[in-house]
Amino acid sequence: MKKVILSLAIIATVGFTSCKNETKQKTNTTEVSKEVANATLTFGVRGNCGMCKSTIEKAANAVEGVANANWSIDEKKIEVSFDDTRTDATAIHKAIAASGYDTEKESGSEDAYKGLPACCQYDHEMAMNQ
Ligand SMILES: [Cu+2]
Repeated sequence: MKKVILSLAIIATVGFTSCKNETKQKTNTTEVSKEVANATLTFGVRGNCGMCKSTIEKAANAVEGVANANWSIDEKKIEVSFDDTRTDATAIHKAIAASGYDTEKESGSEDAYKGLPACCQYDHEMAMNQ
């Protein structure tokens, strides 16, 4: 039992530390895949830090047809380029919401939100598109 508690503590510490480090980084990286984009979309998404950025962008990029996603920590908004014959705005909003993050149109999944590191549990009242 002690071992379990210890390993949980280690996981929590590591998670928290990496969270903090991510916050300090200049995160301008944009994930690029080989999808072809013929449309772009910009909308508000709440979040705090670099880890939020990576979770939000990963969720958007996981949608089939999405070529590129870039969330701005400062502006609380995401720019997504995608193939509009393969996906649409609703699917992208829903994928991000499923990862725990509020978008302009969809509330983030509460279960996913609770599973986010403490530093990523953003304020649900936060203004988007700052
Ligand atoms: Cu975060």
